[in-house]
Amino acid sequence: MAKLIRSAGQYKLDRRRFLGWSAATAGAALLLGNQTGLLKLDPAKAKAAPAAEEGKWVTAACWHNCGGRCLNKALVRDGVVIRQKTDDTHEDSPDFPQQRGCARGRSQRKQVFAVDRLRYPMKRKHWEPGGGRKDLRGRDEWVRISWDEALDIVASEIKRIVEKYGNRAILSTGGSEIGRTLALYGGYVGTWGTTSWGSWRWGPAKFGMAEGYNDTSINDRLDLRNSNLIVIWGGNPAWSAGGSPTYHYLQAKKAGAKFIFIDPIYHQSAELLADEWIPIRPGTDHAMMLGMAYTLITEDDPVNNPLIDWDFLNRCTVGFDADHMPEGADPKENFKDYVLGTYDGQPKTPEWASEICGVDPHTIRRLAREIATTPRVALLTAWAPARTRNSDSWPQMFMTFGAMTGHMGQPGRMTGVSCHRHTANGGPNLVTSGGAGLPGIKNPINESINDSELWNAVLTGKYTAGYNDVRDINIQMIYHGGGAILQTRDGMTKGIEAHRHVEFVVSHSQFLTTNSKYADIVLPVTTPWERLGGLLTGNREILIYYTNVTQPLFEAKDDAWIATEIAKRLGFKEEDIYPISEKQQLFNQLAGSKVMKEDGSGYEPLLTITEEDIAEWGVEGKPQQGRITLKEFEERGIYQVPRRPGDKLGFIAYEAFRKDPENNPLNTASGKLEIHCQALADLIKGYGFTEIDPIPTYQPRKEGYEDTFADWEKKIKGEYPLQVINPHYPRRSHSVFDNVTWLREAFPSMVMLNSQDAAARGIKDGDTVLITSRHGKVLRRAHVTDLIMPGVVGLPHGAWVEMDEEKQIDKAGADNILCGGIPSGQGISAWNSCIVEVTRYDEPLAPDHTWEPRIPLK
Ligand SMILES: Nc1nc2c(c(=O)[nH]1)N[C@H]1C(S)=C(S)[C@@H](COP(=O)(O)OP(=O)(O)OC[C@H]3O[C@@H](n4cnc5c(=O)[nH]c(N)nc54)[C@H](O)[C@@H]3O)O[C@H]1N2
Ligand SMILES: Nc1nc2c(c(=O)[nH]1)N[C@H]1C(S)=C(S)[C@@H](COP(=O)(O)OP(=O)(O)OC[C@H]3O[C@@H](n4cnc5c(=O)[nH]c(N)nc54)[C@H](O)[C@@H]3O)O[C@H]1N2
Ligand code: SF4
Ligand SMILES: [Mo]
Repeated sequence: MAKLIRSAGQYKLDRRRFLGWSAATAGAALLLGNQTGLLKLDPAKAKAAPAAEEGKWVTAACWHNCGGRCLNKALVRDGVVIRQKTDDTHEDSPDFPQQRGCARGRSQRKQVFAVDRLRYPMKRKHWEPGGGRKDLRGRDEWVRISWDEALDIVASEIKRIVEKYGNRAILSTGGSEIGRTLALYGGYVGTWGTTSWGSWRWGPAKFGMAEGYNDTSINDRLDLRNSNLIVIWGGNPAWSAGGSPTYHYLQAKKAGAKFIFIDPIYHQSAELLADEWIPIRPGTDHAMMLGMAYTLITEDDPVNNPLIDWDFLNRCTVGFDADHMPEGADPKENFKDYVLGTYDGQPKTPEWASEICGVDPHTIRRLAREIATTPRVALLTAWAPARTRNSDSWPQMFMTFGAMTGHMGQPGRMTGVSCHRHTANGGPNLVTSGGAGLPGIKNPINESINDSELWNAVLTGKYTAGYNDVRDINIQMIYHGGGAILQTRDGMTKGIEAHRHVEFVVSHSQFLTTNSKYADIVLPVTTPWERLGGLLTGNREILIYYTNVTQPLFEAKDDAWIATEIAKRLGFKEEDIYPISEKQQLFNQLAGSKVMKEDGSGYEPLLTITEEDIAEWGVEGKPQQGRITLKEFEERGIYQVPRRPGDKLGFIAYEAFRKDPENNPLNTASGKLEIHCQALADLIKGYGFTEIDPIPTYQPRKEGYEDTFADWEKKIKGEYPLQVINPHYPRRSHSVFDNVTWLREAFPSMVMLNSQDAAARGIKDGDTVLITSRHGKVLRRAHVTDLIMPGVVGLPHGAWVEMDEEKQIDKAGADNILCGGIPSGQGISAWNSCIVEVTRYDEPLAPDHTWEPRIPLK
């Protein structure tokens, strides 16, 4: 280790080039401030970096949950990374694009070798068995301890708490490795939520959408070029779908597609692609679509003005009108009569919708007609509009409108989700990794708590297990084996309280993350750069094979090693927890990797593996014939399936279903797309939070637009008159990278505030503002702009909380201090429904790239 640090000092990193580059890609304003990297930078001497041939390029993991997956390479010399680059394995072209990294990936070495990497196991100074001064969690001093002491403490606390309270007192919030140990030792209570997907998570499978979190609900990227109109209903790929998706959309635009964005923010994707931007209030999309459906239903004339695809509705759906109801359903409970207000007395006119969503009725009508009369439309949405409370009917509404207009199952025509790794590129993966072959260890306790009532459950001792099923629970240990749950789940103010409530908190991490800051024992873990290697899947065309970059830094250990050492102290043997070696697991994944045959008829092995390879690896296996050799894969670090227009690898979602629904039924009771879906309503009811109708009726979001009013009828605004949303932001992948100073500089985490809202509050651009919700208070500097619609505030997701304990104000602008945990529907993680007030705050707030890094122990 000492040698590594000495050799690190001999190399200089070129930060100036990085910042210049990220400015070019992000259009961000840059200021050069102090930098806090472990490897000290001296721009003047940057040219002193050694030539490429003096080191070895290895494929370095970029392992984050960022919605992209790119090829990153590190030039390594003496265990030190002296330069990074991205995909140059082949020429770039629209059909076969390079998998180029973003600013985060390119500054990855600043994360791995950061000055604030945790160095040693640590104990909170005032901790003692049972908790000690529990109130000091998050503000106590840290004491360095040995690995033996740390592991002994964790194991003895597990034993003590299980003996005293039983295994149900252990809450494990993440980390598959420690989960194995805890499962062996009698189990633990877990957590669950819809995180990314919001209401797209569990419901859509019931009314007929493909499984797999909707990765296969839209056509592939080459087919997108056949669309005349692409509607992106909430989605900003330039920020939140790293890699090539925005480039794919650009190809569609070059091929002639018109783009319409429906989003509270005029963002960089819109700037690049939009022909029209329709600003909409968060969480009101469903109302707008009902207004559009009303337009089509009332204006449609099959002969003179055909707006509705009756053929598709009649053949492929149930529940649209009284004549096409599923068996057993009340004919009055059909969608068309709901829209017309036949029975509830409220026609869902564009005027009705407009009052809720803020889009003028003329635009609602025009958009409905345009989608209905354009031959080939891609109607796409990301998950953000569904990360709103009570939105369980939104996915069904979205698909219903797609069905009404018939934009499904044909070239250039699609309705569905375009998000995360499958943004602008739907379809099953063309290259996949094999399984590791490690047998699972079943958790004997089959209980978990929904994220949106998690901290409440710890504090009150009650949680909802299902319909009419509220159970007692007494959590006394919080085990953070991975993830960033205190930071990334709603209700962080209560989360902090919950952490100060239990007897023991332990956390594995690479930095003093929020989970670790509020813990008693912190165990430093390696990053994938310090491990053996592994495979990463991404968009459907790639598989990445990363390898070791450097040795573990300081005293960091792998999560699996920690899990094993704790298991041993609990009386188990190593092979009880890991019956096969890490190397064998990786080999199995490689050997089992598969690639789609060129004729699209099925998968074949990706890799050729010889007897010599197996002997060199020292593992068990059989030689096999594949498309490329194991060595080639290791050297390139990526396999990318070549694509070209007209190949056999394209994908049209619902194609077979549309052609012949009888012989290719969907996985529903009727085999059709269910606009009336009893199974969906039953599913939602079963969670025990809130209920919905079998047809997609509108529900106002709890803490949505309607709740910004004290009196909706008289239009009198309430205490929290603004809506806040949390865009996924280029500085971070959730909370990851927030500590990288380069990224802090390149992407200042300002709060976006509309100029009218700012003026009404006497706020100027750059002023410090206090944002207050029912659940907490945060500070940020204001970015006053007209790129966000009035009434909406944009607070970037993922900043590491920095609580001023006296004032109970967070200086970092952590989104989940504002968002409160209120469960609804399918246990929705509903971050985009939150209401706030914003006021000027008269103390300056230094830009956070100038803040001291969190270094608990040197
Ligand atoms: N308010 C609000 N909250 C949100 C969202 C929002 O829009 N608004 N978005 C939500 C969404 S979509 C998601 S997916 C979630 C993500 O929620 P999380 O998955 O909790 O978020 P990350 O920040 O990615 O957390 C990953 C953590 O794992 C750590 N880590 C990385 N590698 C290792 C390792 O090898 N071992 C260990 N032990 N730790 C490691 C990282 O340092 C980091 O702390 O956040 C959600 N939270
Ligand atoms: N840089 C970066 N990229 C990421 C991530 C990250 O943390 N950082 N996280 C990744 C993960 S795990 C996920 S799940 C995805 C999430 O990706 P998305 O679900 O696309 O989420 P966002 O990027 O937050 O929001 C997309 C757009 O939706 C808009 N929006 C918000 N609420 C509403 C609404 O109610 N209605 C409408 N019409 N629009 C709305 C926002 O203004 C934004 O422009 O991002 C992934 N990509
Ligand atoms: S988009 Fe994600 S995988 Fe790609 S470079 Fe950025 S952080 Fe890494
Ligand atoms: Mo996510």
